[in-house]
Amino acid sequence: MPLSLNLLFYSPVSETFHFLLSFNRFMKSSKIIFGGLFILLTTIVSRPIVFAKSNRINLLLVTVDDMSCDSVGIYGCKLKGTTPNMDRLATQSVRFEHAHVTVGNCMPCRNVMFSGLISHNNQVEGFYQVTEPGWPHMADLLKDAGYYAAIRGKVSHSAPYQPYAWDDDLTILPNGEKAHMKDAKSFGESTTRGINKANELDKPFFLSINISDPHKPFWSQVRGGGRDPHVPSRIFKADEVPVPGFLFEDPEVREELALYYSSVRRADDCLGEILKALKKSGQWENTMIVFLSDHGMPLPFAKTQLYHHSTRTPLMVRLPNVTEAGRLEKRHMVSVVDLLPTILDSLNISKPKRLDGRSFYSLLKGKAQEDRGFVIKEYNENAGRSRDPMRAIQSKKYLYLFNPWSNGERVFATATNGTVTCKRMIKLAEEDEKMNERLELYKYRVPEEFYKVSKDPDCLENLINYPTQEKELKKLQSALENWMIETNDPMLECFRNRDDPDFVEAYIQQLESESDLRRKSNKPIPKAKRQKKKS
Ligand SMILES: [Ca+2]
Repeated sequence: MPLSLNLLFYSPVSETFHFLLSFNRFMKSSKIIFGGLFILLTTIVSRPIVFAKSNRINLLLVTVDDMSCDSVGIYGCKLKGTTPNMDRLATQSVRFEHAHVTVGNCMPCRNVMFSGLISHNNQVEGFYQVTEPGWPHMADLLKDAGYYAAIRGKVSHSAPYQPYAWDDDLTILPNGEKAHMKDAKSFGESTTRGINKANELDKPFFLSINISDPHKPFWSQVRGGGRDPHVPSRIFKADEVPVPGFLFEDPEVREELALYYSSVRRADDCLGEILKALKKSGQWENTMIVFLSDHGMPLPFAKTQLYHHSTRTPLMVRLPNVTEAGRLEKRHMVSVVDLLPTILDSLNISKPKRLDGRSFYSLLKGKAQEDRGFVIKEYNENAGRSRDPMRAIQSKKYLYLFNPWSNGERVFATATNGTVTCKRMIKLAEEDEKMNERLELYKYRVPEEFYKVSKDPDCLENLINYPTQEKELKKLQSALENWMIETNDPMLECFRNRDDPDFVEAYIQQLESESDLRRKSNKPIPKAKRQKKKS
């Protein structure tokens, strides 16, 4: 039985209340004036009734944008001091070692999280409006259960269409202006405002608070120029930052990474303000906290990909009276598609029938769960509506990727093309043969990839043609195929015919033409909003 706090507080109280009502009716019918006694008794029990309402478990769901898991101190970041608040939260939560999102870009990923459905079933495969998605959003489910549901940041990416039925958009300040997305203090204010509003309505709260950092623009880079007033509590220098194994040693890359890590620190500052606001509200012991990133860092081979560092996320869950503070869960693999059913079980709210994800509530209680040996990933198209679909499956040891768009000519469209790091890769590739190989892979990829992520988390050595790995490869391919059958993946036939390049190419061209039609029929994004529509 999931968390029964509500029952514990509600049932005895309401029974007592009903008993008193009957008792009073009996007294009245007996024409004995016991009104005084009734008032006295109801005064005594009226406190527990208010207590019961305010003690329903709230939900604070905090995301950061474009942050790799290993940028977090407690997850082994080689740079000290990046995330003191995340590290502290981890000591108060259950922390997952093997947690992944299903897709390395924003809007599709967030809609997987809020639907419990994989992208081809929630219909939000890219960055466009889906007016009839056919599934209840986490906000709908919690509102139906009596919650006040509000959001801060990433509003347009957090639902299939706009405007969505949140009770409030806490990004909008009381004076009608929009809070600056990089302003740490304003995240605390939004949180306080949301909690107060729920209190006024006498409802438990669901706050979806979405931190913008370390999404670009990084710290100190201001759109339209000028000085960045939102200074991180610590700024990292180029000579101290670690260079991820999937990138390369270069002074300009280091400069960009220093801005990224300083932005990670600013994301951490935002989390600090949010948690401070929660503590100050007095609701700390009564609130479930979930913290994660929507996908990996916005640099080549991470964001918009399905590699290990593209999808691995820090995941911390604190559920009062259930989770053991500071416990590291490293036995099971969990996915963002599992989050909705897990949250609903934790809050004792019934789950929708149609779900691709599976609750890991029992893992929060410290128990074991079967069939948690792999996670599934799925990418379809980018913010620019270019369709380059991919499927992947990852166990703790291996990662298999299927890239049917890769035909040797088609170039992968990705938000990371505009980065300094990408430009350096192109420049250096002119004279460096190894760099050129990396650039070719970045642009064209290959139809299938297979990595031993336990030894090669940066995915540098493709083992797809290594005969010794064939058994493991077949195992993952077969598990992926089963998942595709179970979830009605329209790419199933393409996957089954992966050894027939003509079949695969015809399928991809058909998808591209559908995507072109959608691009033409879907209203263009208003110019003022266009620059924010990044994955
Ligand atoms: Ca993102």
